[in-house]
Amino acid sequence: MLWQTTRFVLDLRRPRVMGIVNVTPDSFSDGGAHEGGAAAIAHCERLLLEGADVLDVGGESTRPGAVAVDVQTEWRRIEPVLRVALTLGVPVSVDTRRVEVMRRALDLGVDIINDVQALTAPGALELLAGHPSAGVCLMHMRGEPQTMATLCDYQDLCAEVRAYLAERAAAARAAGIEVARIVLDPGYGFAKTPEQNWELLRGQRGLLALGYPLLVGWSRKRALGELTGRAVGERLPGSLAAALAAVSHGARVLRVHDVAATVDALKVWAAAAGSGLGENTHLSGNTGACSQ
Ligand code: HH2
Repeated sequence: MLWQTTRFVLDLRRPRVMGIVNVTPDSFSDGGAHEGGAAAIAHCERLLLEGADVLDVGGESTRPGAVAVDVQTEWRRIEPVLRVALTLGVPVSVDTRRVEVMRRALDLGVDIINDVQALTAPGALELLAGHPSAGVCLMHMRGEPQTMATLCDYQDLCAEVRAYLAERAAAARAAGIEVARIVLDPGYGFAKTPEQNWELLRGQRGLLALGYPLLVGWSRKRALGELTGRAVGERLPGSLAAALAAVSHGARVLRVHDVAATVDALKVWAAAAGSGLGENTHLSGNTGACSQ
């Protein structure tokens, strides 16, 4: 199971860790922590030392109720970070829903576009089709960050998420994006109540029938806080448990803030499971992650 990206092919036979680099003042758990190029670049370097396989750089918060930013602002935040991240030897992903930001990032040479709106913006599919090897992550959500908390009404949550992702993957393929470039994401925390997130996690394995690897983002999210009563800075144990549950239900890429802890948790999970890693794979560092 491989993920084709611009410069690297990620081997997903073992679960991979995507480290989050939020260059934003208002992200829900780390807003302001890595604002400004130098702090964000130092954060990228730290995540790599901790064992991140991919860096996911974002310049706009998509938490419920977040205020949208314009292209210039988003790009000004992420451009200096991307320029350095692209020299660090791992795949670099950009977390954006704006076509112009995607275009500029792809022109710089980024490896993956991670779009919480699954390339639904006009021109997004065509743009990605024109970059013949860039990886894409297509995520399920409804509406906009401002409105999504009011759009949690489902008849059959798992079936509807699955149908949406199937439709987006089919649209990507029809536009000319190869299967090997596509990863799907159920979108935990996006247009779902806390209980719906658990329901979706329990049914997550059903998404594997679509035939694409799964990426998930549980890190520090509100459903964990609702369940444990923990504030956002105290959700690491919950985040790790959810990450491992997601891997047990077939996820292959974990999008996380706490890379070192997640890498450790995955090592223990893999040893306990006795499978899923194959021979001769490296669990620490990123040396075994990719081929160029
Ligand atoms: N979650 C967030 C942002 N981007 N992308 C994918 N593919 N999957 C996710 O679950 C996902 C995502 C929200 O988390 P974070 O980036 O920490 O917060 P914010 O949007 O407030 O910056």
